[in-house]
Amino acid sequence: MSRRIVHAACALLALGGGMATAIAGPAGHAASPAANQIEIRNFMFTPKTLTVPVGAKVTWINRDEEPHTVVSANGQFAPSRALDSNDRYETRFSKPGTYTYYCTVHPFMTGTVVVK
Ligand SMILES: [Cu+2]
Repeated sequence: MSRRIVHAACALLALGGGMATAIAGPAGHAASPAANQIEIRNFMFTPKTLTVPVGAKVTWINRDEEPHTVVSANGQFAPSRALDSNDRYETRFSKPGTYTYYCTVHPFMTGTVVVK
């Protein structure tokens, strides 16, 4: 039941992005992140390594108050713009490989998407 609602909300988010508050749970609620989603929180990408199937779309969401970016270390995918709080960035991975990325504002912030 609740699982169906969560999926419906995700579909709406994917389409518009204007309903972010609809699924924002109370602070401290440890909801597991949606599949193929990377949260930016406390100057970290979580999960730091995400493994997805070929063709998957990956979404980053900035949960910090600071702006962050998502930039491929090797130019393997298009860079995001600076993401403000709760901004999202999506990209689709159509080839297998290991994609390392970082935040240009805070280069110590790194993460990896493994596509297979
Ligand atoms: Cu950053």
